[in-house]
Amino acid sequence: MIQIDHVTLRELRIPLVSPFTTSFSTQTARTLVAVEVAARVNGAEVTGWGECGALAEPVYSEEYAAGAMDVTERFLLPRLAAAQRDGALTAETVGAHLEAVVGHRMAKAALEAAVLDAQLKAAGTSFATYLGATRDRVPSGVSVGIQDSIPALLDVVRRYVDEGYQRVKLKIQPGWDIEPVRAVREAHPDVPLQVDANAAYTLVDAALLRRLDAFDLLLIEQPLAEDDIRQHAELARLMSTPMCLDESVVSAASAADAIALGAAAVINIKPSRVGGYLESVRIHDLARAHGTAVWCGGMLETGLARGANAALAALPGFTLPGDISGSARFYERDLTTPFAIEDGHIAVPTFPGLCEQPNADALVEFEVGSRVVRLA
Ligand code: NPG
Repeated sequence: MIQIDHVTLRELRIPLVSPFTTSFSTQTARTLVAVEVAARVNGAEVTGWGECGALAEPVYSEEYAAGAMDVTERFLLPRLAAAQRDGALTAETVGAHLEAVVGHRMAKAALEAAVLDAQLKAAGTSFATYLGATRDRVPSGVSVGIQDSIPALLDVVRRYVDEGYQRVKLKIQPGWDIEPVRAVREAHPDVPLQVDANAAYTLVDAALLRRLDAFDLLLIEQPLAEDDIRQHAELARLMSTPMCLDESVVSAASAADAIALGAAAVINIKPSRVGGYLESVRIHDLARAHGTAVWCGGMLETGLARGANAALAALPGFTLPGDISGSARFYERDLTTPFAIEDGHIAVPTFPGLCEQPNADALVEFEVGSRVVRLA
């Protein structure tokens, strides 16, 4: 049982080493909400941390950072307060206590992660041990944003391949698809390569998208809109490149539908997007039972969540490299000890909990606002 005293919500704005352009935005800094839970577990005082994946603007999903802070304070924390008054709060029951609130999965995920971090730190248990991870390192993939020109793209990809990244994911959008992918494939005939459209196409583009089949891609990720699971199934039948869903899979239930419809040969599991690490495990288990491959997606995580993603990706069903790059891919200064890639891999952390205690100076440097909410 966990007893939360207070929760500090901090909105942080962390500069990126270079702009990251996708079909939905160009980010020059990562805005996120860091959740700090000050609690007692079996009489011991402990602090847990979670990171909310919501961006500054609702352009990837409906959630956004300021909204996540608001819903957490106004609707999520009062429910956890009620649960702990009944003596019924554990990390494993956070999801059930928050179920009455519709959506807001990224806000819920961050809170569950912080409670789980506190609980595991109190127990002295690493997240990998808690999950039953079967590997001590995971292959690291890199996500390459849309560039200004093909030569610029080739430079960036060359640098990441030289750093040892095990697979490259190229962001695509209408007007930036066949030719950039062809150029990278010609320059790197053997590199494991995949593309991500972030819902930028419609089924009308099927003939164009089929041309990607020529480039021996591991998968094409989320070409169509979030709601278009059936249309993804139709497109999957028209292409030989395996279909992977990201935005469309928001829960184990939607993963089950996507698999049953033939819309997803592969699933990108992002803990934030699906409401947390525990739902991520349920999707992993479901996909594994169906023979559907999964990999761990990324949302420019800081050290508060990067290691936890690596631990998740060390489960046996994660058979493809994840978007789990080194901290230096995005940040000059991370919030914790930076994650480095070694021999193309990220080590699965062995420290207790989901993350290290973040650096206090870094929190001050990046904070743009905060709120403290008392529960006890
Ligand atoms: O390595 O963390 C990473 C970035 C991987 O491309 C990546 N993430 O669409 O998958 C995505 C994209 C993203 C980033 C989505 C931030 C939403 C927010």
